[in-house]
Amino acid sequence: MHQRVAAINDLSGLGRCSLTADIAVLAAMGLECCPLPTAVLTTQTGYPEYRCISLTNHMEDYRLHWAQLGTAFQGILSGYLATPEAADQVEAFLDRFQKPDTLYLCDPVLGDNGHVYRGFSAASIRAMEKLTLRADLLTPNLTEFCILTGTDMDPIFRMGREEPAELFQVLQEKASVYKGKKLVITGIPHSSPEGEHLVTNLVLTEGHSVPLTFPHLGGTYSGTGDVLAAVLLGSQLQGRELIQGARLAGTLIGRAIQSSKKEGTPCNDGINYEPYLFLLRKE
Ligand code: PXL
Repeated sequence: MHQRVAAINDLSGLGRCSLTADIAVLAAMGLECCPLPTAVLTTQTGYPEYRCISLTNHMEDYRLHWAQLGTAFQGILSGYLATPEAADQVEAFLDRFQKPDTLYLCDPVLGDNGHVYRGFSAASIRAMEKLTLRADLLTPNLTEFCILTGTDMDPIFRMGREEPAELFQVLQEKASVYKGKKLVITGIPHSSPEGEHLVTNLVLTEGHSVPLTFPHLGGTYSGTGDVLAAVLLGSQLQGRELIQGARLAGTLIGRAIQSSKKEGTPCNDGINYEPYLFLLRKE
């Protein structure tokens, strides 16, 4: 059956993130992606400079026009929101389009590597917190999870280096505030007993946690969180288990990072996922 996803995210000219990733991934999975751009940027915000035009004031038009057309969505994804008011607009969008059988994935884009992204204020964080409460599925990276749960980051990152199993346990306990929701905490850096650099995506459902661990190939590439979120939402709509979706995303991202490393792609330019989108096709 044909399925539609409303993707509420920014359009960045360079960085292969947000809507660029949503549209490519969802289309490769056989789903229609309807973009609702929250902002248009020359590049994602990790480049030394960027220009950003916020489209917050335009978001209401999308909601009203789509409502007038009687449009319905099986999935809703929200990601980067340039202003706290954009998060209020997402709430209004959910009030109109989130039905009992709609799957809403909130990717609470706020920061990475222990830092809040440029341009985000305390008000942006509070507005994002409200959205997380309406989500069926959440995909914070470790930094975003700490921001949202008010967790001190230094001990968390230290525990990853020293006692990863304990860290996963702590994260599972802290995730109890999202009871009833599915959660994937992404990009948890840690080490093996032999000192190998690893990264884990922790998949949490109904009190269970499954760590999916990959070698840390180095570098923090733009857009990996967006690719992961879109694959998870797509695979849920295809009726796959969350863990299957997380494995599929891990495979795609791993292949794309290997290719990017081989070609010396700058981290800000994002990963070479395009040649591997075929991995997402479901026969
Ligand atoms: O990939 C997350 C993201 C999305 N959109 C914009 C960003 C970032 C991360 O830096 O800057 C504009």
